[in-house]
Amino acid sequence: MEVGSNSKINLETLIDLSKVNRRRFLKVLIGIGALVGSAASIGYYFMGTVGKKVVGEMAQMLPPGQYAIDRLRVLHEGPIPEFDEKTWTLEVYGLVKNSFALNYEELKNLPEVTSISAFHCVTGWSKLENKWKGIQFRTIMEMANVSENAQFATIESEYDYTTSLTLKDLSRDDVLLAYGLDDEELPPQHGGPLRLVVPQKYGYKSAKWVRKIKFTEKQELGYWESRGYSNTASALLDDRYAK
Ligand SMILES: Nc1nc2c(c(=O)[nH]1)N[C@H]1C(S)=C(S)[C@@H](COP(=O)(O)O)O[C@H]1N2
Ligand SMILES: [Mo]
Repeated sequence: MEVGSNSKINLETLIDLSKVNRRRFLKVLIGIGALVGSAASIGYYFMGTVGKKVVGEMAQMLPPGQYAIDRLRVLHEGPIPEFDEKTWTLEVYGLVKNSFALNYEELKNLPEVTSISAFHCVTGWSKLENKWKGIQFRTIMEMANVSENAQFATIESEYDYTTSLTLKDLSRDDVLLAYGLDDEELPPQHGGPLRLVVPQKYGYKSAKWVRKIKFTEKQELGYWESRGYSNTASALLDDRYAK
């Protein structure tokens, strides 16, 4: 990753660096410190959480234009779907060498991670430090053996809610398909049995009630993304509306 030569340092680049490891990140920070020179970058260094099991980062970071609340709000379009453990499946298809479907039990047998992360709704509220439990999205990418030409995934939820993200964004440590929240089963109103969690992006990218994942070469615009909201949706960059 090139840093020193570019005077326009992207916040997301800095955040990516916090994943590498703290010592290297500190060295890089010193190297670019004069260039960046902002209190914020020092804050990122201290706030990053890098661990073996708890893979969350930036769990206490309040982005520009956001206010903190103490409980996740319940926010969605339409009804809360019924969950039947016997018939529920997660289907993975599109540009993959191995398409498959998992039932709930098979899903729960995949390697589990816990990640503590903040959640930011584009309407302004943020709930810091949510303890999500589930599988990393990239576990699904590995299982599916994603084709070389795939660049994006469309996440398809109950009642036709969709969102899409780049495979790069979906490969981060803290991007989960979550079935647990704060030491309990993920409640239906928060997307149970299974939701996507993408902490870096505004909440509309964290689709609740996920049923299908489709890998694509071109990006398909999601529900809110085709209604005036930003497709990149970077919460730390105040990136709220379509340009
Ligand atoms: N299926 C589905 N997922 C959704 C939504 C929705 O309307 N339908 N709303 C999104 C928005 S805008 C936000 S802020 C979060 C809210 O998650 P919460 O209700 O668990 O706080 O869910 C996201 N995921
Ligand atoms: Mo939202």
